Amino acid sequence: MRHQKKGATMYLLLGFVLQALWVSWCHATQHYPASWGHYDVCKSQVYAEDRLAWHYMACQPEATDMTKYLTVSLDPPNITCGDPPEMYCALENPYMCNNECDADTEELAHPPELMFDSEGRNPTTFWQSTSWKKYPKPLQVNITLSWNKTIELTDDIVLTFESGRPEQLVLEKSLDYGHTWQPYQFYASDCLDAFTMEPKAVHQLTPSTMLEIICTEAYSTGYVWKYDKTVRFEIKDRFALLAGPRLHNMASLYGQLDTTKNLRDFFTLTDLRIRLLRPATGATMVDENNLSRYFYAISDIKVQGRCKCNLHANSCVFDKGKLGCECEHNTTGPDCARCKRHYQGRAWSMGSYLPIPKGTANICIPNNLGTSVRPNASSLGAANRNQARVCDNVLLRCQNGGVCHHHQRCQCPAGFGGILCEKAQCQGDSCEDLQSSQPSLRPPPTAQTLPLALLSLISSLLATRGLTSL
Ligand SMILES: [Ca+2]
Repeated sequence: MRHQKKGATMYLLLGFVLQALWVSWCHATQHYPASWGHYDVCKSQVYAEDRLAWHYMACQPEATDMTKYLTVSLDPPNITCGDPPEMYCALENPYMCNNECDADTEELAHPPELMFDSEGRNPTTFWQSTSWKKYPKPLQVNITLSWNKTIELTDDIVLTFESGRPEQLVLEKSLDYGHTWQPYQFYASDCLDAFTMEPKAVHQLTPSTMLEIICTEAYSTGYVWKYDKTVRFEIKDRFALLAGPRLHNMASLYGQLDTTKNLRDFFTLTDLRIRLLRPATGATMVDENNLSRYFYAISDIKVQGRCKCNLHANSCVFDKGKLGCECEHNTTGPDCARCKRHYQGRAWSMGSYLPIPKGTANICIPNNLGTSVRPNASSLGAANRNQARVCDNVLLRCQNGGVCHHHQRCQCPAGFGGILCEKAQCQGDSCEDLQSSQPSLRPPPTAQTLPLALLSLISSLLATRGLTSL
């Protein structure tokens, strides 16, 4: 008897150690950025009335480098240098004309894709236009970046020039796949002369004027171009007008995004267009004897953003050359902008960032629930079980050797039950006693395989040793 008691105490201690390990593991894997909210999961599983049910949250895909998913087109289409081959002079020295562009020689060609290749190559790779040989006819190029999907900007757009920065440039956006365009920002060495606009800088904007379209002279300075190559569209400075200097109060920004369509639309687009209107000349007069000095060359374009999924998806896939949200919350469409068939029990609405940090999912509810029924996690969990994903090979793995069938149910091996086969089916009262005495070991909302395996291990060990002998 004494031996048995010692053994049981040992296993109990083991249980406590494993529990402590598990708790610290959970803390280590949780990442709740204090200011940015927690929108990386759309739903999680919770125990409600002693069974698993869904808990839904607002969610959005992670921000990423969006240049990997665009197509680029130039207008006029034959504006890239090298066909026929051409020699270029340096802007600051008209007698240094030893740069050749030849479209048929890989090392000397400058096609548009070199604006989006990986950085860190030396020498820099860049797209380059033909030179201004038709002066005084303007040298103008439109560079259009298309995603064929609505995206949301999350960081500054940065263009890096290999040539001098243009004296006149307009950045434009489209929200309707290139049918209509709106200016984002004007750039000129002289705003009044180029666009009859007073020059302005983003730091002069206020929360009430943050969507103003401005002309800036900050990115068009002439001769220091060797050191200052970038042209920027300042997204973060605009965010900061609502969220504070280091974006410490994202709740304020998210609250505004929730309620102000103009603000949401401002950062949303399907296409970007860079209109290069006048190249760098470095002087007031154009040197007509050396027109090979004047051209555009861009080495890099940065666009950070995410797919717009209306807070109904936390991932976006690039399939057959097209981006699409992986919609949750019974929504569908490339932007999750409508309710699925049979889930139109109330009008579709986008998810909400509020309350911070997890927001509100605003899921589409089944038709037969009617508009008067207020959905809650457990009733919807039961109603949607046929549609929602019960198991998969990522977060919702069937435990203890169970096999997931069509994402709808786990086929459990003998001795195990529960939705994810997480429960050891014990014989007699001892098992029930054990389960009710260990509430803190129940899986957290995002049940993972390790804690469930530990739980099963402890359960079966203690059950075999006979806890009642304590
Ligand atoms: Ca490049």
